[in-house]
Amino acid sequence: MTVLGHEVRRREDPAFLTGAARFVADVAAEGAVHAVFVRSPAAHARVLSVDGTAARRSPGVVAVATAADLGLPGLAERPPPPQPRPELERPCLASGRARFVGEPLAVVVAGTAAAAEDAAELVAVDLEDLPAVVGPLAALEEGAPLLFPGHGSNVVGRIVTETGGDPIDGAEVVVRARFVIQRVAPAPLEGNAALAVPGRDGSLVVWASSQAPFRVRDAVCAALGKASDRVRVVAPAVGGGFGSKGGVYPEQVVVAALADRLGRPVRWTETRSENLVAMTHGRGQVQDVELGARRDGTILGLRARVVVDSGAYPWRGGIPARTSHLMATGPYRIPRLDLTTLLVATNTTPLGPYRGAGRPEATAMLERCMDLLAAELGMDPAEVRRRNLLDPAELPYRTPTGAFYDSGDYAGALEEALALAGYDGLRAEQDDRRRRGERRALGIGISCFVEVSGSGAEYGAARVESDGSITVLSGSSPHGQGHETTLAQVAASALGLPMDSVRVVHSDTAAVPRGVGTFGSRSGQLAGSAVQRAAETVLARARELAGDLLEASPEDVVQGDDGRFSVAGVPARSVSWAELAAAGAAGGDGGGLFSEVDFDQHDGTYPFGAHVAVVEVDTETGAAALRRLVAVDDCGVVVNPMIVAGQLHGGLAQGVAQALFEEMRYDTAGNPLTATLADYAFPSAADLPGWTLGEHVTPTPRNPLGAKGVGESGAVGATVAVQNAVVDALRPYGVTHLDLPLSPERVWTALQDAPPPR
Ligand code: MCN
Repeated sequence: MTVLGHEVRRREDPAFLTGAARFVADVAAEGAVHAVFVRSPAAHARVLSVDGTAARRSPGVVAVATAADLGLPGLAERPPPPQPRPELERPCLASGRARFVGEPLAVVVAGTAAAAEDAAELVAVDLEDLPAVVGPLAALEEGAPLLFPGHGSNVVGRIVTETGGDPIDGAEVVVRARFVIQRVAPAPLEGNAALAVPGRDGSLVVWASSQAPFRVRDAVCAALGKASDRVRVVAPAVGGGFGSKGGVYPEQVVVAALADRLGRPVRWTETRSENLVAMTHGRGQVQDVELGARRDGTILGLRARVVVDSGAYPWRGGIPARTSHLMATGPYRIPRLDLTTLLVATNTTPLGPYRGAGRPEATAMLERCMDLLAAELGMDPAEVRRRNLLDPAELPYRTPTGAFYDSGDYAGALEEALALAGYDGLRAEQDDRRRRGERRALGIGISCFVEVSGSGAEYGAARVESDGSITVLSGSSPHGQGHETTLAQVAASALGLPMDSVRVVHSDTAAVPRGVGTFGSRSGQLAGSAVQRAAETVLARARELAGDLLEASPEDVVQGDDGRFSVAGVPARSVSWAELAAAGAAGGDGGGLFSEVDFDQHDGTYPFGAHVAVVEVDTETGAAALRRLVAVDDCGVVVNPMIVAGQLHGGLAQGVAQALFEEMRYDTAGNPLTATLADYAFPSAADLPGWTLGEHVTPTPRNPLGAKGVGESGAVGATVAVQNAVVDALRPYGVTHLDLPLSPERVWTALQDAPPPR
């Protein structure tokens, strides 16, 4: 029986659950010294001097370094067009100008973390304050201070799609709105951390809390001028990343450079408050939209200007900006589009991908518009969506922004979600409560979405060991997704072996020849398909070898339930995988039972779904409680339903957290106001309901597993479903839109301004 598609328990869990898993801070390194970064206390300032003289004299201090001391190159990743623009790169340590509170200006190394911390206080930083730009619209204001005077504008990226013609032309109904999508902090359980251990020969081993160890290796090699075989990067257990650990942080490069120069291990573990200002934030957009439709609900066109707050550097913010632009028409038929996405620099923590990375923002824009349109037309929100969703027969489908949808049944997912939620009954209950003037208003929110997953290529290999066991190598780098389980399922089922025979090796640049990493909901499909293809090749070679040993043609070779090979009809004589491995090795092609594949899926795949949220809003206190969340997420063929459900639970929790709780806030001078978990409203499991998950499977033709991604989709649909539900509850009060988070204060304030219910 194949293990593919079955609820195999996660083999990584015993270590996590018993505290045996080893995170970066757990990795022992004899003689390691500790690095602490000196960070800018100002949001925008000229750096006049950074003087480490007093700090150097502090007890236990080994080194103090500034930008000039280390001379490291800047960092930039997939910058938005136009590019390349070296003046916008992110320096590893700032010099000349500091652009956000928390930007590293210097680093202190000492025998203990406490000594380094004390000495960091003694680094004399002379700053001349400059006016700060806070919030994306402030960046565009006439006469706004410039973060990069040499660049001449705070606009650091611009993407435009125009299909031609006025999108609103001929519209019988037009909805216009401004939606503000707040910034959120990824707040993984484990913050950033790195440990660099130099070898005697100029080599380095870097332990990093990373989603992409190969990227860290390449950046360290580039910065230090080392060949790729001189630097080994290992990501041990990683306590979550949610996209924020998918790139390379300046601190990682600095720690590696220090270890290289000092010739001794250097470690760095950031504090929680450091994490909240130094790790990239997510979301952060202002969307000005106009949607034109006919009176029957048919959408004619969409015009939007989306301003994305890149924070202090475009460095990683181009990724969510590109993706929200790409997914701007969602699952709908929108013939005319006029869309401009601007990425702007502001004096706040840099932006980066965060679970969904642009897809939740694009989905929110459309799904708020759909509800506004429904209200304008007096039509049921579900009905407006039905009239505009793309039909399965229209797929594959190229959107105006260039996305190329593979397969989907968007209306099918919506109908399933509505049925699971008992939509008609909920509407009846809502009417009833409204009629009775109940204090607790019921709100029902829908979101339909399609997202993109699985771009690019990933490495996978399968090797038969001399004992007949299988080693799988993967270029992906799991940090909670259970790849050791799912990749073993793929290999075991392709090779006809039990799961226990398969070992999965990953997250170590010395153990795997190449790889990309884990983000963009790519690994199940890309790493999985690479392993699938490699295993298929190994199986075909195994049959050939078995044929040679059994003196039969490979077509006559069959595999038994025990994994052994025999000739059809002659079960008495069989050979094992170990015997085949020995025969393969003896044949002189030691790699005979080894295959490696870089699986490339050029167009990506497009998971989709529909969510229905049910909330109760206390109209006296403004408290919104999520009563139910129904989620139908279609990620194609499922490798492991338990892992998929777990991924959805996590994504839904983060989606709801953004709707009801989380916001990274700044004052007008650019000081973060939510830099501790006492101020940043991070929910716990107790704040969230159980989820109702549907089952909807539309295979993709773009990979051999038929799988699409699932790691982000919960977060793509949930936020706006909850937002729509709360606004829906408040409709009788004349509330048509509220931005997030929907805190009791915000809802209560809206109710105070609202006319009495009709
Ligand atoms: N899977 C499956 N069947 C499918 C699709 C996926 O069984 N049809 C399985 C995969 O084999 C994998 C898991 O589900 O074990 C997630 O797969 P996938 O959707 O391919 O996503 P990735 O493995 O590439 O993980 C990245 C994704 C992203 S982008 C974010 S953000 C995220 C997420 O994963 N961050 C996470 N899930 C997280 N989970 C934890 N615990 N921590 C994070 O930081």
